[in-house]
Amino acid sequence: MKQSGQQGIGVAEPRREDDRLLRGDGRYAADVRLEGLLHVVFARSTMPRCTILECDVESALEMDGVISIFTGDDVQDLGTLSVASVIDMAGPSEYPILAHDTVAAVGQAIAAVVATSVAEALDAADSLFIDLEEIDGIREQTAELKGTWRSGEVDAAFAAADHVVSATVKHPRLAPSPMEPRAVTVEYDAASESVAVWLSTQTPHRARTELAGILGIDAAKIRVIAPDVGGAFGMKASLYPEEVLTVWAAFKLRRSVRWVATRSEEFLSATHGRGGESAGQLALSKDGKFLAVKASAELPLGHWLPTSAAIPAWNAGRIVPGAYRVAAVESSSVARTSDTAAVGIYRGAGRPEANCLMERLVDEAAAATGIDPVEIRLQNLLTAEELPHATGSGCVLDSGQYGVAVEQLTARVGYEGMKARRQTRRERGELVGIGIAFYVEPSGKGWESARVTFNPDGSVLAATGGSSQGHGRETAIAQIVADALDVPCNRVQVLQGDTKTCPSGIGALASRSTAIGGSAIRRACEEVSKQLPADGPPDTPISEELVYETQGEAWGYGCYIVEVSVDRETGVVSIESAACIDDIGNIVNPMLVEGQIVGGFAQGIGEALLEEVHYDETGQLLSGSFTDYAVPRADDVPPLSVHKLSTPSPNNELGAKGVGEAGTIGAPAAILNAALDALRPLGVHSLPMPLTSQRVWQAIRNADTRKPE
Ligand code: SMO
Repeated sequence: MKQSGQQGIGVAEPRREDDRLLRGDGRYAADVRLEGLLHVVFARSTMPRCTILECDVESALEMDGVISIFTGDDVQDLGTLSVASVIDMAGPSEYPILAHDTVAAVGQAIAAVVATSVAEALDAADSLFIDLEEIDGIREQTAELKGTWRSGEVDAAFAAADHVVSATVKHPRLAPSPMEPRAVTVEYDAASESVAVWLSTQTPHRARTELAGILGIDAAKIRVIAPDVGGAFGMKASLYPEEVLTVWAAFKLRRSVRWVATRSEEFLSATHGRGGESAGQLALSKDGKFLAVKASAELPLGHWLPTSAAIPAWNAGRIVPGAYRVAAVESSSVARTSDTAAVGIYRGAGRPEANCLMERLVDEAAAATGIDPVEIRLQNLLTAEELPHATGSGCVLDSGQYGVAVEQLTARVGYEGMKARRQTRRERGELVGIGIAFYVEPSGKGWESARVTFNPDGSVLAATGGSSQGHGRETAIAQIVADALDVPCNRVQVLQGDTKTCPSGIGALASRSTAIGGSAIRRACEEVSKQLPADGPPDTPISEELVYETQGEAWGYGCYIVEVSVDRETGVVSIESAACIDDIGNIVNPMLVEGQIVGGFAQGIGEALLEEVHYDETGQLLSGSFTDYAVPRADDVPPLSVHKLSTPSPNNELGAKGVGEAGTIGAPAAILNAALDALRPLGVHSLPMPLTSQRVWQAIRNADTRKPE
């Protein structure tokens, strides 16, 4: 790769998006102004698991501004979403766009009211007569997703082991909660009988294909635009029934139509993440060598399957044993439907599950052998010379200096000093712990595309098949182009997220944007470059469009270390210091990278300490707002000391690796290990996340009462 130019790769170029976003000039899906726009409001089931005895729309149809009211009958012939098949799926995955006859989960949409204003639609939706009768017991499970990964002589290794340690990890069910809720604005063009769909999505091209399939309409009639997107975190990776209904209504009514979710609707009917339980065992020799691992994960699904439904279970299974040298591996995961909101990918998407379990096992291994947690990691992490390496679960780790990362981080934070402090404070009776966690982050497979045009005036137009969920793609892509074509960054215009003006692509997910999408851009620039006259601008525009396929997954990795204290009287877990080192190969923009790391860390704290979606035993949602679902606030997030290491990936043009999910993978594992290290003197070896004060207090109390007086 050539040396970075002044505005090229490696520069902390300010985000070009920020000027418009900070001035309030961003254009989100709900900001699009259209003549005669109609608004959709959904009437949702207040009950879980029930039969729809009656849904009377007649009187509501007479209300001011009401144009139409649709129920399950109207849309029962529509097709269904596809589910990405990365692991085996059994059972049907079809589900209705609007509930038909029965309701599976609280919040499922029963009717869609279309009116000339949101207020009128709300009034009408509230006045619908919907008679529901509770169904006793739990609905039968409909679908199951299952994967197994196995290699080596697992049973023999366990039989020969000097130590076998075990661990369980419970991840809370999480509500991704991007700042911008779901939103879709559909412009209907009567002359061409086509629509333009502004959709808050991570996957505009896939949304278009899916819409065409579900509605039975030629994709040429559908243009999808992902405008500014105010966060997504996996929650906007799949098309939603509400979005399908809104586009369908536009065609049906031959009118422009909008739907914008309220925050309550996001808790009720957007996809949740995590919620799984995993268990594992690690077989060791007496000197701490990892011999074999067994792991199993059970993850929840909701009452319908988003396109990404299988991804968490796939990653939770296949990413065991991470970057450790383990000859024999047996890993399995299963995800089952239940009568709740759907579960899909959420920042990390199975990576936290696999990594947390491994890191808990490694800490237990350290305790069992008396080897320091850092030392046992250094002994068992693969070395640079051993890479690339195919793990026992079939993942190919591309490149890295795993042990070097751990050594550098522990040196930077003064690990020996940390241990001495912990000892002193423990002697004073304090509950304090150190938690270390290594993580790996695979960043996407497959392809993305790019089109780059060099104009005679020296400006460049770069169109990517990828899109942005608010994470600075315009800036990063401009930098890649500036670097490759040796032009100033401000001469590069970036197009993204529009199926009409951009080449096809997969989208802003799986930490793939730079490694794959950015590599496509770079390759297109190289092709353009070959055709440029040696001495300056061409006479006519030179354009290249291509599809780039990565040679394999690029595996980012890193290490997190935190110190925590636990208040004996209240059970409050406080993070006293936090540091990380991340290796994401070649870096396009260090400021964007740091933003990703710190943001992921904050979300990781949310999972470890605060957030949890609660349903009661009947399936009623108890955490339906930010008053009872606790996302981290500024004072919950301590400073994070961020360190970097760079081992380029051999698998893509840029040598880049993803970093979007790093913090959400590394932080919970490190915090969990630290809290359990703090509680280890009390004999507490396992706690479900989030580590709320109530839970931790109870564990301390139980431990105290176990002690003889
Ligand atoms: S959870 Mo990510 O948007 O693949």
